[in-house]
Amino acid sequence: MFDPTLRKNYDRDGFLIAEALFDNSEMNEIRRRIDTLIAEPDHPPEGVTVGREGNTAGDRQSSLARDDSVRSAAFLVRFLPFFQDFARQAKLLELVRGLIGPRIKVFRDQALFKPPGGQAKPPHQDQSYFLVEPADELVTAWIALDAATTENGCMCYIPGSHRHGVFPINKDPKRPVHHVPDTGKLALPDPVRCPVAAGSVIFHHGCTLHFSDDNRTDTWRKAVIFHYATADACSANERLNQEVSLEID
Ligand SMILES: O=C(O)CCC(=O)C(=O)O
Repeated sequence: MFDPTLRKNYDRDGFLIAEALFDNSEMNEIRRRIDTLIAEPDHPPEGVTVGREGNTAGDRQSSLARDDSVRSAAFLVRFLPFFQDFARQAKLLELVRGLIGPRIKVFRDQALFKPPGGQAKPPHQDQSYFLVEPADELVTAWIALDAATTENGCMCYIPGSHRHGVFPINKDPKRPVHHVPDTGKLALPDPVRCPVAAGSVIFHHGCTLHFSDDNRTDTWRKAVIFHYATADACSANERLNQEVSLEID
């Protein structure tokens, strides 16, 4: 049964932590599959795309990151039944439905990895990329495959920032793929760092400003990310509507 205080906290902060939602036995197979993808990045399953550290000018200037490290993957849910089943698990869907509504889909999916020395992800809002309307009907489920710590680049959130809607963006010439929100003179609270155990899920509103720091450890920090939306929500970017990962309801 979904506890309504969770929704209240999510509405207030723009994020919600479900600590250790999955235990080790439930995480083993997804970890194994992601480790295989990272070990064999030149041969991803059909339809799945892989991104590497070193793809942008800023990446190339980084002395920390190994240029060929795998940094991301996309469309695991869209193309692979194992990930579809994972994204449909009752424990996840109960929370997603409690946060955004009863009829849902996986609008987009990705996996983000920080190799040892891997770079920070600058502050951004998911909705500045996805442009899903209504704006409140997109929630990201960030699933920790490893313990995420303040040293290896855990998620960090600006509480309440989702209430300001989607900010205008600037492009960072060094890292042009990143949308840098222009928050003007707005006084925003300090970020909240969210270290979590492996198997934890952090849900965040599509307009919540968030970022993650460099990985200053010698081990990987990996996460799988499902961006859920309500069944009828649509993006203003028609291409994204054509690439929906998984219809559920
Ligand atoms: O995993 C990260 O470091 C960043 C993830 C993120 O920005 C997101 O899930 O929207």
